[in-house]
Amino acid sequence: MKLATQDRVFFGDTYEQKLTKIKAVGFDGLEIDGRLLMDRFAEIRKAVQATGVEISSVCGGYRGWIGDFDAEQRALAIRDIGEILKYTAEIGAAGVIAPAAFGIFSRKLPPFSPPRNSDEDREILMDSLRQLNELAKSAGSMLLVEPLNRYEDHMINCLDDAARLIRKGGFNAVKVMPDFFHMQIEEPDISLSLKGAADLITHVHLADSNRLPPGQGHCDFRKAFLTLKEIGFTGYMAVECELLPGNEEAAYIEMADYLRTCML
Ligand code: LER
Ligand code: MN
Repeated sequence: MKLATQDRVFFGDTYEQKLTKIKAVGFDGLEIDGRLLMDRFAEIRKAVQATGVEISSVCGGYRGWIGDFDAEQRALAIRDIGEILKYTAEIGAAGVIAPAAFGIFSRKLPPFSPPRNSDEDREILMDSLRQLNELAKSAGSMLLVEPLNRYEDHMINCLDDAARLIRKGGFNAVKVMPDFFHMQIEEPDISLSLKGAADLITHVHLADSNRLPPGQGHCDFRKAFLTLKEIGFTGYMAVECELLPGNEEAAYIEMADYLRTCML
C-alpha cells in the first residue's frame, strides 16, 4: 500500500516543486485534477520522471456528473471523462474517480423527493457506466466509482451500491473507490464492506470521520489498513482532507507519519 495526497498550496507552483515537496513531506504519489493533468501534461510527465513521485489517480476536472439529472450535463461528463482517461492511462495513474453525482440532491434534505425515481437513476447510471467502461477499456485505464454519503449524493452511498451496478453490467474497467469519510457515515462495518467489495478496490481516499486529517477523528485506520492488507490491496491511498489551522506543512508531515504507523 502506498500513500498519495491531493495538491496543497504549500507544495509549490511547478509540478517539479510540488512532487519534490510531496516526497519530502512523506508521500509517494499525487492525486491530480483531470483538467490540470491535460493542460500541464508535458510538465507533469517530466516532473514524474525527475522525482520518481507518481500520479496516483485523477479526481475532478470534468463537467457535469455521470448520474446528472440534465442529459446534456451527463453527456459532457462522459465525454470529458473519456478524454481524461487517455491522459490517465499515459501517466500510469489508477483511474479517474467519479461519484454518481456530487451535491445535486440529497434524500435527507428538503425537498426530500428527487426528480427521478430509483429505477430511473439506476438505468441512467448503468448507461453511463456502460459507456465509460468502453472508454476506459480503449484508453487502457479505469473508472473509479466513489460512493458519497447521503448528504452529498442520493444514488450511490455504500460500497455495495457501486459493486452491485458494476457486477450486474460486468464492467471490467469500472472499480469501486472507498472514501473513509463517507464510509464512517454510511457503512455499518467498514472492514466487512471492504471485504465485500475486495475484488473491485484499486484505490482509496483517506480522511478522518470529520473530514479532518487522519488522526483527528474517530476512524480506526489501523484496523482498516489491516483489512486492506488482508484483501490484498496494494494500491494508493490518497489523502483528501480539510487542513488544520496553524503550521499546515508541519501538520501534514505529522499526519503522514501517523498514517505510516497505522500501516505497520
Ligand atoms: C466529496 O466529498 C469527495 O469525497 C470527492 O472525492 C468527490 O469525488
Ligand atoms: Mn473522496
